[in-house]
Amino acid sequence: MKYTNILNGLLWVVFTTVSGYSQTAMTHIYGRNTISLNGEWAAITDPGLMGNYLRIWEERVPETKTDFVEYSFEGAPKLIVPSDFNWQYPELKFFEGYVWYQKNFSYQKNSAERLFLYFGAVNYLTDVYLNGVHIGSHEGGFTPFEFEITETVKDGSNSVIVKVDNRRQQNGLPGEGYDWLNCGGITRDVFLVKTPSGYIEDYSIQLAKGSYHTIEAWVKVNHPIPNQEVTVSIPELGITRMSAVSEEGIAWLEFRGDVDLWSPKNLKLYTVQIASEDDFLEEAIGFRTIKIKGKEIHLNGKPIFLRGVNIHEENPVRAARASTYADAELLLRSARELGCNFVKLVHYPHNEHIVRLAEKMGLMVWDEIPVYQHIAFSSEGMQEKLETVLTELISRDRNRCAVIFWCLFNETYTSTEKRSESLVELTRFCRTLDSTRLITSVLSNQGYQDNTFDVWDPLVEHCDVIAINEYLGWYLPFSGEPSEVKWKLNYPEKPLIITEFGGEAKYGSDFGPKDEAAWWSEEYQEKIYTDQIRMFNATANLSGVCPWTLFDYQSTSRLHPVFQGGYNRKGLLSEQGDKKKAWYIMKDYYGSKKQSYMYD
Ligand code: GCB
Repeated sequence: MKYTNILNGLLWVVFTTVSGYSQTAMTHIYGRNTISLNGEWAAITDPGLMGNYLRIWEERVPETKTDFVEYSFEGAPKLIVPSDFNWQYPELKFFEGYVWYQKNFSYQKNSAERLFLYFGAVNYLTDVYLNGVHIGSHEGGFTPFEFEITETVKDGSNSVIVKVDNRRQQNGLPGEGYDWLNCGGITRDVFLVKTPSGYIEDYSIQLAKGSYHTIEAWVKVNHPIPNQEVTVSIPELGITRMSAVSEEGIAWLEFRGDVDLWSPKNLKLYTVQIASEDDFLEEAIGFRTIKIKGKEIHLNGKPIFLRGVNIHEENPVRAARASTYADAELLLRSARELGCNFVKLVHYPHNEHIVRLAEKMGLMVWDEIPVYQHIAFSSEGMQEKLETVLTELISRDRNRCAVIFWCLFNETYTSTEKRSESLVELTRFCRTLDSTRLITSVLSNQGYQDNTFDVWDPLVEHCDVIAINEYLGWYLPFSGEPSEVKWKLNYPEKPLIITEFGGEAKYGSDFGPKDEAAWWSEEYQEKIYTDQIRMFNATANLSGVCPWTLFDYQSTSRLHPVFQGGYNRKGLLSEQGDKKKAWYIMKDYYGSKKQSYMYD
């Protein structure tokens, strides 16, 4: 037996149990026994941050004739969950402060059952109270977390209050500056989760690194019953394997499975069953291998070209966070129509609906943590924050065969104190959690002069592929023939992906000359795409490209009143889904790539 998974499993237990980060949510939430708390919640908006002083979580009501209380959930406006609050009332559009959410639920206690309160994501700092008792806090806007409430929940009616603080944090992830809208609130599903006392908390069931038929697995049982065994079955392959649970609650398995490999052209997922003494889960899991061979990326042993696109987690039509399955469909159908086989989910972990649907549609996925541009790497506790968010993401998505990349940062700067040490360490940490996927980061230490790109970031050595954002034709003009651009890469033997490129255009803009950037014309954007493709065709180790972005999206950084109006306009589609001229250029390019790479 190879020991990678054993090691990963052990490290997992050490990190999630011993280090005290015990809130990492149980995996495969959609396959569990849940009661939804989605829907309308009462909400108190608190721009002056008074709620702590008023102790809102106590839900006091006036008791005597001279008594008064300066808050009330009775009669308060409602907010829809899951969703950001920004679009729900005009005064919340750019709100950054506290919002207090409240909801009642009823529950009948059952001594054989444990109960958890699960949040798919809340942006950014969260405090949760149940019946007036503080049950836990969480930092981070894009990953799931949970609290056990078996002891706190009451028979009958219960009240849960969630304090959301979406103010930007200087030492947050992301930091204070970013090019999207700071959407606050309970943005993803909320569930009560009922489990048996010894429940299956987490598992990893994937092909061993580089293998086509050796399946390595580990299963973690929470509160293990002594001497129990765990069973993993794949009925379609006639596989049933058992393994004893260790004292730490982990069972390891390795077995041969002659699996039909998942790829964008073969959407094969198997029903995998996991059983412990008390618990049973079933999940559709696919198997594939992803690796680097010289300058190429190989899926299941064959070279692929990533026909990607950048996607923000926003339903452009509703101008709201993409929180639902229907939102995911809207985004991914457009990516498919463009001819993509790959989606780059930026700049933070997107919701599970998107990742799961991408897998079903044959789209490979780039998962990214919110380490964006200016991060306070030297601030106290930052390394733990980085490790926690990465752990939360990997814990959620490690069984998704569609996920081929963990991206650890986008454009951080070597001039930031402790940046490089911190990220080298994070990359090492990521490999200990999952060494089967490609690990990369979007490098930004680059220069362009005399029609030559120079990439010198020390992190390049630690990345499996070289990922570069470049905006030739927009922020920087081409200084020579696009087809003659040269690349000076420190590691020329690694594959290169252009992870962002493009320029702004307002759909239908017809105000001024078409060959000047200042008028946001579709023709100008189209020319950028034509030139970029000429450059791509002459770039030796190019393994994929991702236009920035699929749709125009909301951003507080885009201030031009006529052309932008609060939108980053680099979309190939307007926020209403209108196709800009550059869309067709990209679609043709992807059509030609499809023909030369038959496998994907
Ligand atoms: C970038 C960032 C992306 C921006 C984009 C732009 O390099 O990674 O988040 O929004 O440029 O539009 O300038």
